[in-house]
Amino acid sequence: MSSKFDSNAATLSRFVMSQTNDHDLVILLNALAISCKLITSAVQRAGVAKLYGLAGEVNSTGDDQKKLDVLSNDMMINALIHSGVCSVLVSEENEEPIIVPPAYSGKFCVAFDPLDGSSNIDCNVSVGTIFSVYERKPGSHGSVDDLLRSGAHCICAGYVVYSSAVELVFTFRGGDVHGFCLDSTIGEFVHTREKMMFPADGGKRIYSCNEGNAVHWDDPIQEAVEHFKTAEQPYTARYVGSMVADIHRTILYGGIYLYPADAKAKKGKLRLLYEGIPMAMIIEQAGGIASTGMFEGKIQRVLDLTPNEIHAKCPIIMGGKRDVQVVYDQYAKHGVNVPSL
Ligand code: FBP
Repeated sequence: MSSKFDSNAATLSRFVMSQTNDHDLVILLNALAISCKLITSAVQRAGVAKLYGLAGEVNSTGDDQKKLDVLSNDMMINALIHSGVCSVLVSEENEEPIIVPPAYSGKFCVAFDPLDGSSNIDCNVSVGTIFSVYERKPGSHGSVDDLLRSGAHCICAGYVVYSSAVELVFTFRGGDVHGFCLDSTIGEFVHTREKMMFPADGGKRIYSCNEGNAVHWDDPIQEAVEHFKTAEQPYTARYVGSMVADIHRTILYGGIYLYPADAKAKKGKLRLLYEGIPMAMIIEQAGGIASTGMFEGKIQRVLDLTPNEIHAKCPIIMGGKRDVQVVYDQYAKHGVNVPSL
């Protein structure tokens, strides 16, 4: 049998069924996968289908919405509502939470960024989708309060990166991180990366941040980035500007991704519920560190934060222990209490 055809391909649904007896969770992951396949087709055909450019609206955090933002958002909302297993949806593109009509309502609450990396959409650079899944509180029929909880309550998190290949990476709470590649010949996500972990030796020395913000950073962050540049074994800089792509590389190759708080944006830029928490769960379960850096007077763990509103922001410092330690060492030099890694 030639290697071209794997008669035993472990598809996403087969894998999820092997990992959980919760049929609703299988249905949910399938609905998420279907919406990401639809987004794949839209992103890959955007030029042909005249889908580049602005939609003429702004989203929940004041960003100009791209046509693909709106289309991807609709695709995810429709797939999740009609899955019959969700009761509350939160999207970066919607100001208010979406309460699923009772006829379709189910036990899950999903927060998502339908198309992450908006600034890269029209120039064909990697973009992504990010999601976090919560279960309704006992006795709840589905309200935003089911989602305004810390990462400790998140039961599943994942992202999809739309690039030369389309990959879906996800994890269940306390579980391993797995990667699936979209095989367009069969239209299925196939299990290609088992138990993804940061390189044991720390891997490549890569730092990833928007240095255009450097003048606004606090001293420890400025000094940490200076250290990355001047260290005996200097780091190399990589910044795609799509969190999904930068995080995916950071897990596979090693290194550190930073979008810290700064004098301009005291809470950073990225949103806790559908960027911070899902990526933190994946990073930690892949053996990395997901920190806020200095936030509200102390160094915090992203998964310990509780969002006070659905589009709450949080600073992000995510990477391997070796590299996050560099940042912590700078804070310690300034007399800040830092967690031991
Ligand atoms: P969107 O979800 O609106 O795209 O915003 C998030 C994001 O694009 C991240 O993917 C990326 O890491 C960051 O913002 C880039 O921000 P900046 O352009 O300020 O460097």
